[in-house]
Amino acid sequence: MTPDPLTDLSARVVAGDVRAIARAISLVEDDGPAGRDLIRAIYPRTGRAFLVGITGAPGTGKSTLVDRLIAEIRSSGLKVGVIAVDPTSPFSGGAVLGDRVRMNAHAGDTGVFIRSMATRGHLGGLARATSDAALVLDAAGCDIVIIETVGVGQDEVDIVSAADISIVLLVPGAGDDLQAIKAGVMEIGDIFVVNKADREGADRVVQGVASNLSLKAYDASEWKPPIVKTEATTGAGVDTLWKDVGRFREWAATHRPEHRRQRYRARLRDVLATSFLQHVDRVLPAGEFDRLVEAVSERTRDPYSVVQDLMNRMLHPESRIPDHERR
Ligand SMILES: Nc1nc2c(ncn2[C@@H]2O[C@H](COP(=O)(O)OP(=O)(O)OP(=O)(O)O)[C@@H](O)[C@H]2O)c(=O)[nH]1
Ligand SMILES: [Mg+2]
Repeated sequence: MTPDPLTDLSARVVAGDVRAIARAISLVEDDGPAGRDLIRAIYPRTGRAFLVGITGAPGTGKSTLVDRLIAEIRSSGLKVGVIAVDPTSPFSGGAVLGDRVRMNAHAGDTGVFIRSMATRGHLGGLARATSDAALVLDAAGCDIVIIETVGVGQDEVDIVSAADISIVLLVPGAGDDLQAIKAGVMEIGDIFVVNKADREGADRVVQGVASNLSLKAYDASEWKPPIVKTEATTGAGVDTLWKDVGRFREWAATHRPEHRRQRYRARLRDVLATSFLQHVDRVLPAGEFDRLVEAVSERTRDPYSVVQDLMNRMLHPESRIPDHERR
């Protein structure tokens, strides 16, 4: 008997097989039924990994810092997976195993898995694909999964919010503190890192972030985001950063037990909404959605009754009323 390819793949993922992990991440990136079946198969083996989100504007030193963190994590014998997300990149990460430079830096270390990901054009799909890729790495036995994403927009906020901790990277230079505030990353940062601390103006960025944080009153049980200065190129400050991550993890375990549950709730709602839309797209006769759009724009139908009809049809396909019989 030939083994079920999917069972075989999920078993190899759980065993930590690098090629299987790469294949599995490609499947979840494709956002098709095979990816969903794979997640179903590995899901019971997930939930152990601690997810670390890192975001910052282009060139702030995220990759350099992540490399340092990998070394820090590996020195304590833990397995680490990295997902580098670039929402703006036109290139698919699918065929590539990872960043070439970094592949070399950690070549031969089976305790490190690095994967680049990029959008494949479906809106909102990237955060979901990233979460699923993190599940793959989790099932593969990674103790820590780092999700690195470029930029400061809503996509990044969504992606980083799916992590257990969010680290925001800033650098000295034109209005970086302002940049963070504008994009709403102030709210998501559990730790603020001022990288390139060797550069002129680092202390001003620290001050800027500190004065922003001081606008909010933190009581004793709340986490007040620390501001850590690092120099990723030399590794200075990275040990402090990693200790703060550990402190946060301990704090969150006792003070934020609901955090993961809220994430699962958001996830479930997202999957539900997406699956419903995909189902509609699949079963609706070609051109019908466009006709409904036309009817709404012509005022012969209204959006609410259209959606109500669609829901009835999807949920009770046997009682489908043909359009021409509808009053
Ligand atoms: N002076 C200085 N340069 C740094 C430091 N950290 C990183 N760099 C340099 O900054 C440049 C960008 O670093 P990356 O690690 O590629 O930055 P990134 O945020 O991953 O960049 P993107 O992925 O393009 O958004 C590189 O030339 C690094 O060597 C630092 O602490 N000090
Ligand atoms: Mg980078």
